[in-house]
Amino acid sequence: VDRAESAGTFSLYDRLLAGEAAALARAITIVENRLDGWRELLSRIQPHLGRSRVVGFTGPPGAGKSTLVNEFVKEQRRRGRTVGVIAVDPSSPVTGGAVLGDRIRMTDTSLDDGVFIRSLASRGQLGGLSPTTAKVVDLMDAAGRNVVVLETVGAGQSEVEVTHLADTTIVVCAPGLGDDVQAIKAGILEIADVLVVNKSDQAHAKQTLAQLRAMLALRRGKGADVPVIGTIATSGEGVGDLADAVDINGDAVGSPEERVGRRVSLLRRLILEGAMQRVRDRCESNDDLISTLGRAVQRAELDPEEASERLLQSILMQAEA
Ligand SMILES: Nc1nc2c(ncn2[C@@H]2O[C@H](COP(=O)(O)OP(=O)(O)OP(=O)(O)O)[C@@H](O)[C@H]2O)c(=O)[nH]1
Ligand SMILES: [Mg+2]
Repeated sequence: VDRAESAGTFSLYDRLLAGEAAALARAITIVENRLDGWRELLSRIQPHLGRSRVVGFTGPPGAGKSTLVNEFVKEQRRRGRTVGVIAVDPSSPVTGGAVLGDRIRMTDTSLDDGVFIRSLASRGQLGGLSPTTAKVVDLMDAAGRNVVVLETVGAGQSEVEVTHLADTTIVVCAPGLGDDVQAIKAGILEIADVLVVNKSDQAHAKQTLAQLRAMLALRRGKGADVPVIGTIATSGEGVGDLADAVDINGDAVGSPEERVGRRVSLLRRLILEGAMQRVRDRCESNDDLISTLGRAVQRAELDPEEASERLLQSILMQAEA
């Protein structure tokens, strides 16, 4: 036995890499709250990343994502894999993401060390993922979780953002939603690596499946081979097929280069967000100037483009100073 370990002085970092659940929980808390040493912890784990398979679940509220995630996690356990679950948006007005954790704990995985669950708040009404989400994925990866599952509500931006983090993005919808199929067509279809029609026990499930398959068949390139899978999350039906599809997709897209590519686009997004935030802050502290220019625009002394350009120049100069 390692002396340091038996003396209980094994560092958090070592315990995290060894996959200890308590260390993972502690590490997440440290990073989430930016407690002492959070940056160092994140930079030290970098060489150990890229081993987890990251699977994102998104889709409209109430489609059955949490129920399906629960079954998917159990299926991963049956396949001998350890799992980390990140439930984004505990503030969901419909069920509350925190319910996810309760549900999994209530099942036969309750005393299972192989399942680690964490809820994270989403950011604002747009439902964007908080910057912490990517870091928590990394911590779970460093802790050796074979599969990391991310559940987000597909309202606003989170469903697009999830694709930056996930190797495989699963879009979950429910049958009998004529309008929803339109909504799905409008954007969410583009991000799906695997499409799920959950609640296949309900009426119109077959039509919805057929509609989606027909829609996908019309697409060329990437979209055409997106599998569409019917599931009944409440009974677990179809979850084995879903896990198979995720395995196949993950093998195809989980290459190191793809992961690097995703990291690069994540970085781009963070740069843009950082810039936006700074400009926003500056706008607040330049409220008087903005009002003055606004009045000039209103008096037609200045056109809006010219005014905003002037402001932006002044703001960027202040930011540099
Ligand atoms: N009939 C039927 N009901 C289901 C199925 N899957 C989930 N449900 C029910 O649908 C409701 C919503 O399920 P959730 O898993 O909470 O859905 P969700 O997508 O996570 O919801 P939000 O997190 O609020 O977006 C619950 O009452 C589930 O029991 C299914 O396959 N068939
Ligand atoms: Mg849910």
